[in-house]
Amino acid sequence: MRDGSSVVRGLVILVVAASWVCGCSSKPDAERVALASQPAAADSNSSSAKPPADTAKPEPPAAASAISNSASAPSAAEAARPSGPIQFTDVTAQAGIHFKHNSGAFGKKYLPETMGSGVCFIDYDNDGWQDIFLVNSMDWPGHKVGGLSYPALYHNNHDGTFTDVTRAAGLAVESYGMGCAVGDYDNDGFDDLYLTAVGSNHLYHNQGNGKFVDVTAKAGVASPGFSASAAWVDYDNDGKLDLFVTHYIEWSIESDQYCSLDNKNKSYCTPQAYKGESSHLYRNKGGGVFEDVTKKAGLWDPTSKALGVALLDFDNDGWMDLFVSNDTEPNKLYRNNHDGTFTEAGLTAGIAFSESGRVRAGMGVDAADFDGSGHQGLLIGNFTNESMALYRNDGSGLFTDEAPKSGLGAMTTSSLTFGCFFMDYDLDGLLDVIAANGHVSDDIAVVQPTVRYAQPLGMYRNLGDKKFEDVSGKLGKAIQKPTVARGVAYADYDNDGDLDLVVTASNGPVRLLRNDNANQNDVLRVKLVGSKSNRDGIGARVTLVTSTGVRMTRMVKSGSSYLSQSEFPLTFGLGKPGKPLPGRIEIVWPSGGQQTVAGLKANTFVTIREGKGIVATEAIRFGEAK
Ligand SMILES: [Ca+2]
Ligand SMILES: [Ca+2]
Ligand SMILES: [Ca+2]
Ligand SMILES: [Ca+2]
Repeated sequence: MRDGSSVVRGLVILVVAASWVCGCSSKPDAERVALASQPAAADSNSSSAKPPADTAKPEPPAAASAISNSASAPSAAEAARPSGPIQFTDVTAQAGIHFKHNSGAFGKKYLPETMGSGVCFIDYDNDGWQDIFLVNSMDWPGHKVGGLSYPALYHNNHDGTFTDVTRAAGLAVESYGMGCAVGDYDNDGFDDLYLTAVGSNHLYHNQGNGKFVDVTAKAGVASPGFSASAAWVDYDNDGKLDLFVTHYIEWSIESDQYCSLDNKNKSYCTPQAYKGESSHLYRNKGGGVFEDVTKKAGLWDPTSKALGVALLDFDNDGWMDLFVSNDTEPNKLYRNNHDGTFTEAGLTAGIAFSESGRVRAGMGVDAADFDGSGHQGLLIGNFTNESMALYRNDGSGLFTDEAPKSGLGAMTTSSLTFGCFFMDYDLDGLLDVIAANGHVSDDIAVVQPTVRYAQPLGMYRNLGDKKFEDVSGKLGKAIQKPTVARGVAYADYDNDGDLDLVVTASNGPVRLLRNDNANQNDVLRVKLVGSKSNRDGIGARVTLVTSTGVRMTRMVKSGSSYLSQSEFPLTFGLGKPGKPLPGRIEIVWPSGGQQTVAGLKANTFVTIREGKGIVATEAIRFGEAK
């Protein structure tokens, strides 16, 4: 619980007016306590927070960026730093989360049953605490066994617990849901929600008062068919978020095929039994209306069986490219031509097939500069016996699968990976690999006795020099517990500086896994607010240059993983306390604007507004909300 005994770094506390931070009205950010810029001396002077009433006036940005790097003298907060090995603790029940996915399975083994579903972190009320949206599927027509099954929106109560607000938010709507994507498509300061499904998708506009309204029809983004992962992306750099929606296969109850692993009982078919379905790109025309530009943009491709999408700028030209992972079809890399069209470059880039020239079962995907080269590489979750892919980007448009050499290949051979991403779980500054595993066939052990339906999570620590270590067995029982995982997303839901996980399971309960003790390393967390660019800053490239000259490049992104989306704020792990210090941040905004921000302090959460600089700095509160 959050109480007076918890450590609050003793700096001047002020309330950030909502209008000042995001230009929005109503109550967002009003409760957020921001940390004003004060030299280190002030740290030790005041030991408790002053009441917000004292401090109604927002700190001007100029002064806010004057925080000195030398201000990381040990304070009361350092004394309270946690210690001990990093563990991920299953806190689902104590957090008040009781969601269970309903696949509708009743014995017919309809293919979609084994594919869902996803999870998105969304701070829908802008209070600075990440809320959780969970996608649900439903009973099949004619086979109702229970009541209605809804998705769930869980509001973060700031004390480690959540409250189910699905009904009040207007999201208690049944659909055969698959995934979700979060983005503020109308730049009104409130993140909106897109839900993909088998059937028709839904766009929910966030009204800013805790309620969402279904605006799918007006927006024209129903995208009928079998949708999977989606991502918000401003592909034409006009400041308005466009929408990319992957589609998997042509499927209906009537066209469901018969497949069997043991020649006796029906099993879930692989996608080879079906035709593909083209993914779609929707251009945001403004006024809440979108145009389907799939064909115009050169993206129409019904041969693909897409499950994952990662935003990246692989050639660093300031225009967003798209990577699409395909299940048993070649993966696609769409290079942005700057004129509203894309050119497919997967084959020439070397990422269409495995290194041995075979198509793999691509599912979840992520893009990041995992090797510190300044170029985004790719991570892809594949089938058992295929290994994950870890593509290094050499900067010239060529990708090489480093999974075998890095150790990741051998460590992931026996896993079937859906959700996956790069995340610095131990805050040492190196991006690690997280994999959510689980087989598609519940009867797989009958024909492959060594392969399990439920599988443990995979956690692979980046050792630097493109080498990874399997740490799945060292991070606690919750990581080792076999589940039929599908979606996975990360966020620092308890605002203690380290990244926590939510993992979904096919037809099973969701799990919230709290990261304990990673925040004994220093961290800098950064939220961007676009002005000329899209408000979420999706596509912004942010490079932290530390006091020792290390460059860490991250990008704000929607999509990635599988059917899921992680939080927008960026996390820069800094390693052992005090060294190195965050030096400066260099931002390249999607608008083309470049911005350098200095005056950063370790163990803070800073909000940076495009063209303005730091508009809020908050201390990370170690050990709160437990
Ligand atoms: Ca909005
Ligand atoms: Ca746009
Ligand atoms: Ca790491
Ligand atoms: Ca945390």
